[in-house]
Amino acid sequence: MAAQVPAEELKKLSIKEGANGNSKAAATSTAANGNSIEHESEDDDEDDHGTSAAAETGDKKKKKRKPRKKKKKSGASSNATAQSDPPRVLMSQLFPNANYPEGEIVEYADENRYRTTSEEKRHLDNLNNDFLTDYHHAAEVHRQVRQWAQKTIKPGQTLTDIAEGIENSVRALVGHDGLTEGDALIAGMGFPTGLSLNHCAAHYTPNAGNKMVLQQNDVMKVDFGVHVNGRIIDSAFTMTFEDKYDPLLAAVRAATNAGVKEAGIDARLGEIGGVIQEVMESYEVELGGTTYPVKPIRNLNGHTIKPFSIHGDKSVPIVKTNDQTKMEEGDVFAIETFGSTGNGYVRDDMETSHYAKKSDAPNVPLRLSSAKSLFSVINKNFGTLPFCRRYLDRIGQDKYLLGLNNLVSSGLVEGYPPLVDKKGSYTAQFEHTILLRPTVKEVISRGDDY
Ligand code: HZT
Ligand code: MN
Ligand code: MN
Repeated sequence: MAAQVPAEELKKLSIKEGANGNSKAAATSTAANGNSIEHESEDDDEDDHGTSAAAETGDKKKKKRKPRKKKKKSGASSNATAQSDPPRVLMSQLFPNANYPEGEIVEYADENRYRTTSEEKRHLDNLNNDFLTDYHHAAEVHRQVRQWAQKTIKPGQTLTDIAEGIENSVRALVGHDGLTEGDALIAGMGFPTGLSLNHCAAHYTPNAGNKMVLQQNDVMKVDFGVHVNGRIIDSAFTMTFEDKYDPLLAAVRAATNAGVKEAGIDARLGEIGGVIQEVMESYEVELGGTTYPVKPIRNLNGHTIKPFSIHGDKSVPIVKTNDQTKMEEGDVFAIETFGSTGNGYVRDDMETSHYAKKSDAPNVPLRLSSAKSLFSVINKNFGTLPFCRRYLDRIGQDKYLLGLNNLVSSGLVEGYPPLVDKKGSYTAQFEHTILLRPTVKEVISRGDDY
């Protein structure tokens, strides 16, 4: 499936030049629960979810004036412990009693207004508690790791160091290093860390020996997954180190937010694509004296997410289509949009790094012993979660390429090669995971960064 290209080719992805400069990507920010990372949170209990329907006000029952200093409530907003740098403090320690913060809560509008108060829908919502907790746990890990990534990643670092920095942080925060059989299936990486540069839009992560170095002029899509009990958060952002790309990033951030806003129970997928396209195409970007329209990459899509399965059966186009399929109650969607200064169309290119066992894998007998044993390793360690070659290396596998290629050609494993637009073009991405709960839409991966 994927063109096998020598490692030397990978270097062409990036143009070598000065390796200095400051990250513009928010060096800022607090976690979604309002607590800053690395510093003790101040004695303020305010939850920071401005859009929440249930914005808390003061305690109304208390008539008496209270002393200024009050004791902290237990729960999401009261974790006194700070996250470390790099992130290594367990999420379960920061949020005792599994009190992980919710994402952004958005009430349904129009004909779905009744859902928020409906007794029946509230009952349905309450039945979903365990899986909601797992999603909130995974989302908070995503926010804390990306906050660290955004302040730490700088030109001059290797893509391998960047990927390992993110992955080791995710595994530390969920408390599963994934090194023993079955451990990565409990919680950890939901899929490999995509670090796709410039005209490469998606599915690039370094394979062993890759020495590629991030450059000042690069546009890097950082797309990683965190899962807890198979509940995968799929969320991505774009990092740049030059102001000239700001309109490109603004276009894609706005397009993704438009998709998130349009999403809802009974919303039609083709119409959502139309809104995303309109927003994206209202931007242009000037680079090196040429003005480019920002084009949606029309053969990339958002998608549903199922337990242990990164793509379900529905796709969310990012251009107008006649797809009349509706979003439904209980659906989990990755809403992702890609903008490009190139053709707005991607093709497979370069060496494959991302793979996943097919969930509908046929029952074919394997004749190659290396394929047979590798398939067993994949089943025990990743199941149907996507993995990359580096994940096989770190659990001690070697000389597996013949077996891996055999599994792909046998139809048991799918390879996801890097996806590239026209050479010399620049692509950007933003992505959120949203949940169509019975009572409200929840943008689970929302943070104060994007
Ligand atoms: C495949 C392999 C992975 C899913 C989208 C995506 C990263 O392009 C239906 C619509 C991780 C994810 C995926 F390792 N892909 N989101 N984040 N990549 S996709 C797809 O294959 S399938 C889009
Ligand atoms: Mn993604
Ligand atoms: Mn996705």
